[in-house]
Amino acid sequence: MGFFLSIGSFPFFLFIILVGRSAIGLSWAQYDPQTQQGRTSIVHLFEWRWVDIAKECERYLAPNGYGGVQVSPPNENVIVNSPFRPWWERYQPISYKICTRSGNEDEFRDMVTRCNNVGVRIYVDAVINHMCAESGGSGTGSTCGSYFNAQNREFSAVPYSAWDFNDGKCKTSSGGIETYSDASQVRDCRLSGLLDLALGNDYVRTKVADYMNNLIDIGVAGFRLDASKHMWPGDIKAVLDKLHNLNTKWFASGSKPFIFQEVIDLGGEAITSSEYFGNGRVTEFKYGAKLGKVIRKWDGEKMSYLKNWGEGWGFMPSNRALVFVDNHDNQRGHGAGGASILTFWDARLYKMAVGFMLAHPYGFTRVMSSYRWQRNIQNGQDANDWIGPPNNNGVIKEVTINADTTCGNDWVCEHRWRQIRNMVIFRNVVDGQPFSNWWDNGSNQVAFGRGNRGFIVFNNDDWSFSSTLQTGLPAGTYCDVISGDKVNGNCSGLRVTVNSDGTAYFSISNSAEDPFIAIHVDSKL
Ligand code: QV4
Ligand code: CA
Repeated sequence: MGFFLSIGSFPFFLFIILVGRSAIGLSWAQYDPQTQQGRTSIVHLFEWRWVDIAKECERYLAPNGYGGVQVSPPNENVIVNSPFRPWWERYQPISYKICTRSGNEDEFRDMVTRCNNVGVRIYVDAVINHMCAESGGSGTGSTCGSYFNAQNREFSAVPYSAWDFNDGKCKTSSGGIETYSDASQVRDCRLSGLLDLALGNDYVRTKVADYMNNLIDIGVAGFRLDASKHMWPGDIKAVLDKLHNLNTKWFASGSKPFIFQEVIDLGGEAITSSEYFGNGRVTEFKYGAKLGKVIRKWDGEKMSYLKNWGEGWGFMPSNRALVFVDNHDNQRGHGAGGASILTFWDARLYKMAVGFMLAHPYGFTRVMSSYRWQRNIQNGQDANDWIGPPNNNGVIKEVTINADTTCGNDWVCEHRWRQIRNMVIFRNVVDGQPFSNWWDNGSNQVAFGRGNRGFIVFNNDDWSFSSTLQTGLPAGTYCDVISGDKVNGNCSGLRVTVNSDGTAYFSISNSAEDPFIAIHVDSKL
């Protein structure tokens, strides 16, 4: 408004910059998750089949306010039989046909349509840095039977040939990444022996963009860009510049795909997250690594130190961050973060960490949804870190739903745990509200609110907590959404009374099943 009223005195150079930006199509849209209004988190349904995701959107995600789903890579991949069908075979592309253990293209299209129709977005994990490993062999042993010959760099269903790989550009003698202190080799050499695509070439950029445009036209809302650290930011930008706008059947015309780049930056390497901000959001791996240490109370960390959580802890700007407590790599010792990472295996601490993440305003939040596997920890390493999803002879098992709403067939479904699901709703309810009314005891008892819409209290000390705190909420009786649910005006959990001055009395035993309490305006009775 002020801009239009003061146009006469508006500095001319600023005017040129603003007009120029929109004229050449630069916009900030790639940071916007494109979720439906009021939905503020996504869930990674790791290794799920498309038919199960379609049902989950309709029966659970939409009714509970989930904004979207990150799906496993949908493109054809090499079949790895030794070890037997590891989850990680999906990070070894053979072509861009939509054809994997999760389903075929018809099933993928049906999923995208049905999820979008109930306002739940689909984000594709795009593996565009590489194809399969150089040791991947040859033949038609892939999920769609397309011919490839790794030795000759031949992928006939794309097609790619030797010209399309970085073999000549990589300067290490092994052809692989030997140190992370040299940005060129991290980007031009092979990551774990994976054949490195020459994204500097327009032909490769076009093939990758064609794949992504096919997905955009089907109706996906955005992409996780796998192994982004291993691609030059300018090469990523060149691909993004070729992308279509989102499908106008579900998105406003001119909407751009949401982009979040997988860059693991814990500091101390040649490549930093900030190099990628121009393309979209970036995964903030410090978040889960640090939060795990705080909740586990390792290295002298305490929850009271979370008062300035976010940029104050050296994290990237909130509006550039994609945050999560654990991901499909570091929940089993791959990638980064180490032993501090909390997962469903440490359920009590995990729920607190996810609860904290969802209550705190920093970043765009992703919830992890896993499957159970037989762990085999030896010297702190899981020898079974490769085990693939629940399956019958390689065929992924259905996600069955038990009478108590939990999942069967070894699907963990953390996103259905009451404490996590209700905190996803909490985040939607407090969206846009400031971080407020922080309180701590100098140790591991902390509380904070989100303006006048929500309040959360944690007791992670080894003694009980009881105190009267300022919540900022309107007076009334509220249902604690951690210990129960508000159903038909009744509360199946603890009740909290907020007085007319906004204060409320809280009491949390250190041995409580879940030592935290959360209330919000929609949980008012
Ligand atoms: C092995 C040796 C190599 C050797 C190669 C020779 O380890 O030293 O050069 O053989 O051929 C699998 C095996 C790995 C094997 C490789 C090639 O685990 O031992 O190399 O295949 O045969 C996933 C898994 C990897 C897996 C890969 C491909 O985590 O173990 O490798 O899929 O199947 C860094 C990156 C970051 C990455 C993270 C794990 O910066 O980008 O490591 N994270 C993403 C994904 C991740 C995926 C990839 C990247 C690769 O989240 O799931 O790796 O697409 O931090
Ligand atoms: Ca590369």
